[in-house]
Amino acid sequence: WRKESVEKRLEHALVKGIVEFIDEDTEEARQKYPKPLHVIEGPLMDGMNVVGDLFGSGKMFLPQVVKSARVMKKAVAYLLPYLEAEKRQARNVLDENGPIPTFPKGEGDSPSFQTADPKSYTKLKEFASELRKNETEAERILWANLRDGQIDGFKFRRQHIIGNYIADFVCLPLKLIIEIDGSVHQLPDVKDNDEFRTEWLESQGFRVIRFTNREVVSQLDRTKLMITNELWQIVEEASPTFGETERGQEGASKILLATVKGDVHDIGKNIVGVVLACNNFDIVDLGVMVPAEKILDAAIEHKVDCIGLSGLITPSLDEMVHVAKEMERRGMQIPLLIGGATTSRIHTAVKIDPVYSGSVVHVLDASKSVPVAGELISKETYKNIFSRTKDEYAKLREDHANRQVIKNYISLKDAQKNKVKIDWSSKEFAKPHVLGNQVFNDYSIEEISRYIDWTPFFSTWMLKGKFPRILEDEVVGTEAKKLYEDAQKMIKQVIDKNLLYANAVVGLYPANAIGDDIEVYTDESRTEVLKTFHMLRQQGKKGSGIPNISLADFVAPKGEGNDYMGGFAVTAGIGIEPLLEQYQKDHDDYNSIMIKAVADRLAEAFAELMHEKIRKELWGYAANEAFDNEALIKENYQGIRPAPGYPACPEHTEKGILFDLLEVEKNTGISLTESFAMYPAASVSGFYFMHEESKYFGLGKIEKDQVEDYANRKGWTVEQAEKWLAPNLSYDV
Ligand code: B12
Repeated sequence: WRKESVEKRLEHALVKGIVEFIDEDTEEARQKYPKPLHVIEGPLMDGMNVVGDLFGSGKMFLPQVVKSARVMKKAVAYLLPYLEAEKRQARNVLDENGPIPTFPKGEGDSPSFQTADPKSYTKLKEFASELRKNETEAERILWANLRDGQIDGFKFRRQHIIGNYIADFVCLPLKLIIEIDGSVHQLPDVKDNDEFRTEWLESQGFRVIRFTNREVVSQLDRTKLMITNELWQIVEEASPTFGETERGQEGASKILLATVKGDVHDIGKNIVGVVLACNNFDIVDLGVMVPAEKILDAAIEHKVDCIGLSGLITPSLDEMVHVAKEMERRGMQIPLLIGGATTSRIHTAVKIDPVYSGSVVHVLDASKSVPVAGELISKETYKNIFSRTKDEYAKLREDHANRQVIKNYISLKDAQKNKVKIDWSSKEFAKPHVLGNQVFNDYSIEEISRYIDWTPFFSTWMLKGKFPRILEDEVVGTEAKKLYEDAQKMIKQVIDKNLLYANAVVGLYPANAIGDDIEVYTDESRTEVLKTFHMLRQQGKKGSGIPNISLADFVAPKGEGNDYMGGFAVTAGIGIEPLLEQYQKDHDDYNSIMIKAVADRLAEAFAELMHEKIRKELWGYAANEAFDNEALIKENYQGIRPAPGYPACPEHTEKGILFDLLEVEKNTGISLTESFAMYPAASVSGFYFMHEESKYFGLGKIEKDQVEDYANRKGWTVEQAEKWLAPNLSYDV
């Protein structure tokens, strides 16, 4: 393929994801095409279109697409300095041949003379020089910051005569005048005069911006920024080739992506970004934990065509509603895309769509994002998708409301009576060998890697199938194998070069249930309560003999035996930032997603490993257990480790109590965000229960009586409880 035309070579490199020759081929194309921008819009975009089509028709898979995007990014990065130079040139052209105002010309060639009214020139010249000598403090400060092209190379003159006026500062090539007003300018007749003067100057093609003395003196940075923005605005308006997006595509649609405030996950969002970029969209990616205000300011600044929000945990749903409300409040109409593991069509329809009058669309996965974004940004199709989704969501809301009328719940009291029946009197309680917290820092990644469950790794990369069968799969086998090999290489590198650190804390404590709470005690005397965990109970009506479960049922009630429970928090993401920074610098989305996916797998594997250690050593209730990894993945062992946020205990703030008990931040370096997400992202935390009957279950919906009870137990208002329990409420608030 190296003998083909440069266009064909670029296409081949893009489709096959080969970066090796990209710089030399891009350089060849640059020399062949009149402008660097034409290389992007020509052969590179053509190649990416082939990639987009192959992916869309299922002939290419996500890992390949991400590798193609890496080639594209490298090619654009190569061209970037040339694109920048072109922009600068556009500026220079303006400098040299700029539309210098045509004024009655007299003698002399001083710039002032050229713009001055010849009749008053001599008088004004003296006056201007007086003004220069007697400059105010604000003028002196601003001049010190404007002179000699200090603002992006733009040249300013001061006390410059234009017509019959003297402008404080002017950038002649761009016809921008800066006036500094002292308090005298606030007087009515002076104001009128100023307005008249501005009108005249504007009629001559000048733009006038004004600052007060105070603004210049006490907000100098802001003033300079406003001047800079104004200058570039003029350049942009004057030069149609200026201001192209980073990708350099003229007219490409821009999509802003962000993981909302309080949430730390971005694999899904990044995948969506790559897939959209492969389909000619320009991506403005704001990263993770982004507050609403920053998202909306950036959307306006970058003039985006669409905003895409991502979130992994349920508290992010509320934050998305907040962003939508803010968009409405600001009178925005930019279409809003909603995505991420925790989001759903129904939540979007019931909670987000009603608060925003613009378009809102829930998008299930990366492949769906392309047609949806396509429809939203095209004038011809926008109306259709807008009214189609508004109708669809209105119908969903109606169905949702009707469904709620048929309630099938029992009261909390009845549910508590129907708890899991365990005969504690005949039970021998296994006392942990070690009580209290145990810290395991810088744990061997090599050992952890043996506990990895690989199946979810492939689904992260949108390859469906169970490991290890997936490696031989007829359709995705070849790609799955390559991906698996790359992951193995990455893990080896992580181990050999100590790239990631894995830290954990586990704790085992005397514990007893009090109703649906579980009390954890400081010691065996069980007199001092160290922490209380608040569990929730299923309230759906059950068939006979089927209990309404709560995790509290798996711990002996107080007075019925000396039971225990445990907690853990593990991470495999310490040290990931510098790696991510490096990959970003290298425009390498493939390895950036790979290291995150590997770190996530290691975190989960570490949780599996620690759980085994608990069963066999620290608690020791299954000292002789001997399971291989497959059996561990199938959870053949005794006991469970439900994680706050997972279906049995969906309320995230319990993580705060767990973090206090285990002193997680101090012991491991994992911290909690305001939405109770854990940072680093590759972290897991949860509880240990050892009882033979303990099992995972889904809480389902709960009724107001339990919400009130929960609020009471947590010392919350009912509103607070409804906020945190929102996804599980059987009623609308
Ligand atoms: C793997 C996994 C993890 C991994 C890594 C997570 C990750 N990198 O995303 C680990 C083990 C670290 C983990 C931890 C936790 N997890 Co988890 N996890 C999962 C699991 C099984 C898969 C998620 C995943 O990676 N999918 C693959 C990626 C690529 O998909 P994605 O992020 O959804 O993105 C796709 C789409 O959603 C969409 N998309 C995403 N963003 C956007 C944005 C836009 C604009 C668009 C258009 C589309 C779009 O396109 C993407 C590509 O197709 C899900 C269950 C599930 N099946 O979804 C639970 C799940 C997400 N986890 C959950 C929870 C609770 C947790 C923990 C809080 C548990 C705990 N206490 O430890 C922690 C939180 C970690 C933290 N740092 O705070 C819950 C979240 C819901 C909730 N109740 O809050 C889930 C849904 C499980 C459940 N059913 O309860 N988890």
